[in-house]
Formats: sequence, structure tokens, C-alpha cells
Amino acid sequence: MVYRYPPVSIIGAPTDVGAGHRGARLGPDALRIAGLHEALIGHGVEVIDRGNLIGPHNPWTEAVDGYRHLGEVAEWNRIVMEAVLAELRLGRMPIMLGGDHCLGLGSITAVARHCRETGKKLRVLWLDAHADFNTSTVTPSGNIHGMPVACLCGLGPQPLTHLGGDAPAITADVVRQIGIRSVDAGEKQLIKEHGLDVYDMRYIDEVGMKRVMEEALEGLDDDTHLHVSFDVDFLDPLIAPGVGTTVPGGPNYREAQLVMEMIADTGRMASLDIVELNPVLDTKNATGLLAVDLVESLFGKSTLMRD
Ligand code: 6HN
Ligand code: MN
Ligand code: MN
Ligand code: MN
Repeated sequence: MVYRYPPVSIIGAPTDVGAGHRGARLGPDALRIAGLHEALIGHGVEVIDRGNLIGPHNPWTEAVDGYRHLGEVAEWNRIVMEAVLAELRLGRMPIMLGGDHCLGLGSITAVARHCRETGKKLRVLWLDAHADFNTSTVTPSGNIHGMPVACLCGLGPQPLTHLGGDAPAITADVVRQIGIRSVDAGEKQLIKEHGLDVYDMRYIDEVGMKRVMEEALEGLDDDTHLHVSFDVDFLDPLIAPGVGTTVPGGPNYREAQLVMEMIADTGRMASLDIVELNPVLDTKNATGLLAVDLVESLFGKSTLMRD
């Protein structure tokens, strides 16, 4: 089987305004140095690197009313949304390199708008150790990278929930979260109230990654735009130390490969975020190299033997 992907546009979003550690701003260049562009070309993908977006600097101040750097986060997400939407309208596949995971808000808001414009259905796969479903009242940190899924579903401050116009970008039913193993108490309550589909590590242990992915990808068809939001802390910290918020007990190398391979098999991925890589905390860019290795599988590397 040969999987054809649309041409890819790499968009760097070098900021850590949404995080509790500084360093994710260096993520885009670490992924480039790990060979992302070359790896994609090696899989027959046409690639343009648009370079890095420019946005406000990280003021590194305390949270105010439950949000840290709300103004800067809103501005970065507006910039990311415009950039991602422009690529989608050109018929290209945006790969947004974070940066921290607050940027998933801008990226997915753009994807949701594009789906409305083109009449496509949307499915979001959220690969993460965390659910990122906090609000200002339940957040333990005020860090907005712990809130993008809630904001996308309309829970949050107006500048973040209405980034794309007059309504929230998505409803919780389009999201499938995989790898989750760190959820805050108030966040757990909200997840239950909103019926978010969470495949946590306990479930992965019990039924195995293959079945988890079959369930998470069920129902995709020709009219579905599949967005993958890959928070690198999804991976077990033993193989991926270069992230700010490590949580032990994540997917191992083979499980992570299987996730990417099964996504590739659908042929439906139309946009991708790679976020939370923090080179300052990494060992010789090992986590960046692993992320690129997994992206290769997203683009069909391991399907060779099944052709
Ligand atoms: N991420 N749940 C914690 C918080 O501060 O809200 C951690 C969030 C981590 C977010 O890794 O994208
Ligand atoms: Mn399109
Ligand atoms: Mn995240
Ligand atoms: Mn995370």
C-alpha cells in the first residue's frame, strides 16, 4: 500500500508562554536539527519549511486570576491559527512545531474552521500524558498548556474560547485522548461532565494499544479530517526525557510506533502538532530524534513490509 499525503508545510511556533518551564521555545529548531525535513522528503513527501512565526516574548510572570500570560497566549494562538489556516486553504498539511501545548488551541481552531468551510468531519487524536482540560478555577498551576482542550470545547476565557469567531471550535465528542496518566482532581470532574473520550494508561495496559487505537480511530471515513496533536510527554520519560512535565509509565517505543503506524494506515491525517519538546531538558536531542522517528512512521515508514 502506498499512502499519499498532501504537501506538508512546517510551521515553527517557538514559544513557551503556556508552560511552567522555559525551553519549549527551542523545540522547532531541535526538531529541524533532528532531521524532520529530510525524514519527510525521504518518505516521498513534498515539504516546505515556512520557518518560525514571530510572537510576544515570554514575560515569565505569575498567574493572574488563574491564568499565566493570558495575553501572550492569546496572541500566539491567534498567530498560529492564521498560519495553520492559510496552509489548509492552500490544500497543504500543516505540521505545527511547538512550542508548548497551549498552541494546540490555535492549530485546532484553524482545523475546525477549515472543516466547517469544506464540510469535512473532524477527529482529533490527543496523544499526551495529560488531559489538558483544566480551567482557571481548577488549575493547580495557572499554566495554559494544561487548558487547551477545555478552551477548544468552550470552557475558558473569551479570547481563547472564541479565537475562531463566535462559537467554540469543537465539541468534546470529536476528541480521543490517548496515553493519559496525570489528571488533576478538578480536571477529572470536568472531563466526566463533558464526556471526553479518554484512553488512559490503565485501559492501554488492560486491552493493549492495538485495540485502543482501533477504538480511537473507529468511524473515520473519506470525509474525515484527522488532526493529531502529539505532546511529546505522551512517551515514557525513559525514552523521552526532553519535556517539562514528565510522567512515568507512558507508552514504550514499540507502543508509540504502533500508534503512529495505525494512524498512517488510515491515510486520513491532514494536520499535525508536535509540541512540548524541551531541548534544554533533553540528552543530546534524543527526544527530538525519537519524535522525528515517530513522525516517519506517521508517514508510512513501517508499512513497507506490508506493501
Ligand atoms: N502539557 N495538569 C498540569 C497543569 O498544570 O495543568 C500539567 C499540564 C501539562 C500540560 O503537558 O501540555
Ligand atoms: Mn483541506
Ligand atoms: Mn499537552
Ligand atoms: Mn502533556
